[in-house]
Amino acid sequence: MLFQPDIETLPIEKLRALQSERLRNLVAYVYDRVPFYKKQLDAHGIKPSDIRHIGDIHKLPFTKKTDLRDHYPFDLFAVPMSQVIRIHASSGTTGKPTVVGYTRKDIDLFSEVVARSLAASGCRPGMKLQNAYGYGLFTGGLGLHYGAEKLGMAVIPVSGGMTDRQIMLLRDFQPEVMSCTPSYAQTLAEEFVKRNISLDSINLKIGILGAEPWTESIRKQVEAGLDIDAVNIYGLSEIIGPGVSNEDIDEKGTGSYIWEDHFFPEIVDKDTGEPLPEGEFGVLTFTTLTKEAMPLLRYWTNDITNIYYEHSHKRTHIKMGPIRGRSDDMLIIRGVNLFHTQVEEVIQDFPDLSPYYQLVVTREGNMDEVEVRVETSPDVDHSENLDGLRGGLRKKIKDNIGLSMKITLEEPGNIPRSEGGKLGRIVDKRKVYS
Ligand code: DLL
Repeated sequence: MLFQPDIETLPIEKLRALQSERLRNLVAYVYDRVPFYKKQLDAHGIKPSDIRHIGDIHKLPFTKKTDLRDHYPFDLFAVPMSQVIRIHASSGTTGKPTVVGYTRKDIDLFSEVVARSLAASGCRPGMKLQNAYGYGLFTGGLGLHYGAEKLGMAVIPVSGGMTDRQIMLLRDFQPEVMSCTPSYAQTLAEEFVKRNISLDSINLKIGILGAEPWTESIRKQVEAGLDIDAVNIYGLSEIIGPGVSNEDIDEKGTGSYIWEDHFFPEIVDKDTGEPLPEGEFGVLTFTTLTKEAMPLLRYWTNDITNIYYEHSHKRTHIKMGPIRGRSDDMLIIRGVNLFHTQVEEVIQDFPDLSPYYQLVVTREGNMDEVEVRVETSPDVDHSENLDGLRGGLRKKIKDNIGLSMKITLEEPGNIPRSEGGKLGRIVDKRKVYS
């Protein structure tokens, strides 16, 4: 179903005209209101009047996650706090998160693009959505919640985890739709088998899966294990949250429509930043054409994928393929974004630990596990009981980052050093990218 047929099927020339007008307004808007953008444009010798057409977007400089960190928490906001009605955040590369603000109009836009995404996924007004994305600073929970309400669904706001409760509600409330990470959908499918619960006792038809990379083989497993259509939803907090792009249930496996009247995508070379031709793989960037509180110009997502038009399909908007990888070293662990530098910051607080460490990531069943292998300082005696040190590190990581990790204390010299002395900090043994 098309939630906004006029805009979703807008002829491409009209879409370009709309994007051009929005881009012109946006550049003037941020130049006037956000000192960072004024400085950036001035430094590149660009005047807002130089940007006439959406094709001029390549003249603009990129915005990166480090720019958000450098302006923590609110210095990229283009409106006074009196116009901000919500703040979300996601992991940054340090202990400080990446912050996003929304005006009332931004929240309406967020709800609109999620409603579009849900409609494309096969959801209809009157269906019940069991929302198992986390509620909180993470955009998944509230994002799906408001979008589903906008579409006219009945939302069951369970939040993440709590498998017993999820299963009870699936059986008692009979929702047709569930939203969660693909790995959690795998866990649920397995629980039904383990507990010997028949799929006849539930009424699920659609899974709205995203927030982490997944593959066609995970899709097959989840579709068979829960007897559903598993549909991809993609997004990132900086741009708005979930609902930047979404698959259509009838076009599964052919890519996700990017709602490009609001989020203008480009694929650029990861080393040179040069725009790449349609279909080629590179770094995905987005320019938010309509956001008020924290608009972003050419935001460098670090996600690697490609974008292409499928002219025979239902909508005119461009599609993106599945995420193939990252151009930085961000990990996604059970749906939570993680940078190894966050762990490093915690390790630094322990005088008995050295800065030599490695994160080993595995997938046990459907659960991501992280083992922190860290060397102790030279004066720590490994014949003594080190449970206190191990437990202390585990607790501080859990408190600061929100993830439970296995801690292995290593004797000095045990963590491999590479030739140049640079450490391979991450060993990711999962196969999460297709
Ligand atoms: O994960 C927003 C979201 C919530 C999307 C619920 C979908 C569903 P962040 O926490 O900021 O926001 O993480 C964004 O997660 O840059 C991708 O690397 C990854 N990601 C999100 N969706 C997908 C997906 C939310 N469908 C980062 N496939 C992004 C692959 C995804 N990766």
